[in-house]
Amino acid sequence: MPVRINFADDIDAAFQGKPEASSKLLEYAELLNPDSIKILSGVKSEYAELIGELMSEGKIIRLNTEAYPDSYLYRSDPSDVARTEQDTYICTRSRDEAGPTNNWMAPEEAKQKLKALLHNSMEGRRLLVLPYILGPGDSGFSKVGMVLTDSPYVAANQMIIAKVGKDAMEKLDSKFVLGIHATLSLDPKNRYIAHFPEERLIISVNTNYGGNALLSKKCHALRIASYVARQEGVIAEHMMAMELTSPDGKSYGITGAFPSSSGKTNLAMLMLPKDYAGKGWKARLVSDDISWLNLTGGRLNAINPEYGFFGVATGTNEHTNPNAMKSVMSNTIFTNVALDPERMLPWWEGLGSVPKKLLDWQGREYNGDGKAAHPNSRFTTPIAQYPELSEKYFDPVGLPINAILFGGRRKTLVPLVFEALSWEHGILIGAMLRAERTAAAAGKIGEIINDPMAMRPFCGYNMADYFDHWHNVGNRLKEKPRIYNVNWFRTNERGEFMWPGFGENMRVLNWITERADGKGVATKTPIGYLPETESFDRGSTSVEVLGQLLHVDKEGWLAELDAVEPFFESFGERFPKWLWKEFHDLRGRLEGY
Ligand code: SAT
Ligand code: MN
Repeated sequence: MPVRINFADDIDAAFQGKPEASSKLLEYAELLNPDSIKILSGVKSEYAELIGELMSEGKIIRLNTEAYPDSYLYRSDPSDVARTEQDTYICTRSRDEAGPTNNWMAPEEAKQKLKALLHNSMEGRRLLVLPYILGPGDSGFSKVGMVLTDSPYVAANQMIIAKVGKDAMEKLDSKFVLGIHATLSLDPKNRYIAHFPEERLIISVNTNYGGNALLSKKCHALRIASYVARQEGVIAEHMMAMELTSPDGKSYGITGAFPSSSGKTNLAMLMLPKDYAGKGWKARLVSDDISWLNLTGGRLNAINPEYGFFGVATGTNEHTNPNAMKSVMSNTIFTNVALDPERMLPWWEGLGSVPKKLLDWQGREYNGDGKAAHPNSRFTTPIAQYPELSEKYFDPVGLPINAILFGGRRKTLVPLVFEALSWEHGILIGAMLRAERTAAAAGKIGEIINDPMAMRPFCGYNMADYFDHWHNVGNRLKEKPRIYNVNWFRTNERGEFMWPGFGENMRVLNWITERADGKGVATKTPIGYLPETESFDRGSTSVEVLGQLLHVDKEGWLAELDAVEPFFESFGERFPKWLWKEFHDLRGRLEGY
């Protein structure tokens, strides 16, 4: 069926001088066949209208306007609560290009399947069109995209986490990324989040949740962006980024890759311990989730592509993350948290005592069984509300990086912190990252899985090539950041955390800044440089516990290498030779230890 003529006219008028964008929109409008099309210009009233619609349909609930002005609760479909990696595809022409860590489908086959699902799917509905910018408006490293969705919930979230509207529309060049999102019937058996990196296209169907549906985030800013980054000689990473400023005004850029729901946001929003704050240290946020790293001036510099947070609510409180608490008090969409229906306040596990009356994340009366908020409950909040935003967030080149951290949840083995012996060894540390599965994606929570650079679910191409690309990037840097492995999550025999974490992680960062200055004391071990227990600022942790946290368990590491080896082997001939050498060198050092 041809698209109604008024659509074509409207689209042409809206996209003057943007032939690629208007022809793509027409092509998909014809396929989706909506009743109407609305192209968002990004003004506040459009957001208010979307929210108004969701409220009138009972899909979103207004929270207490005094405590949480302009904030809402949304409950997702119970079968649609986290990213679903089994439905996520990289559709490159060759299967090898996607590599063993990605699901793959041939582009033609995938398109045929998806277009059949999309065909006429928006009949009787309205198509929302959101052009957006990722990154500072005036940065040469920023990118543009355009999302087509039938979901006002997705559109409202997109308006918070990306810069949606006219400015973006003006930048829609031939390289923009197109994202098609159709809610369909939310049928989990027909759920696809398909990426076509060669043509910068994303199609997501039968889901309305988080990383599956907010296409500017994981789909564009990581999967497509990582693919494009390799072509452009830069990297797009699943990393937080923060700026530490010492009492004498020296700035340190720290970036860290951790799997979803492993404390990236808490680290990025770190609240300094009193002794550090008292001395005049400052900790400011650049990014909570994604960093694009460019090589300007021979160093790595991080920009944050996003304009808002999509953070985990569960566990967030005045102790774990006071800055997040300040940020979410207004203009926030909460998803799948619990509700105190008398005071209309959001609630989640970790947020103090359980209110007398409470509705769980599905709106049912909560009787104390199980969790009231979903473990992957989220807040969507404008980054501008963050009280300690670094000026580097606005900088077109970004934050110069001194240190790169890799980490994940590990109860045993992995020390609190150690430093790579070289850039190549640092890449090995990232490639060897294994961590406990969290609630951010469907799967068995707690199971230890390979998650190189915390990018396994987000790398848009073969990770063997990705490791090589990191190597090439290092070769082009005049000043390489040092690379660290950190682990805040060691537990003792009683199952209690051995390190206090949160703001106390500043003591680890302090050692890292000393190392950046060439001052911090370290001992060379087979796995890397470790701090010395005597000189390390251990805060309230005992010397004995610190000793355990900084111990190198030779047998444990040899077993770790055995556990990683088959994963590396799964890349076959494509796995870089130099990285195998690093791996075998590490084994040799451990054997002789
Ligand atoms: O992908 S989400 O944005 O839903 C959450 C995450 O995995 O970080
Ligand atoms: Mn993430």
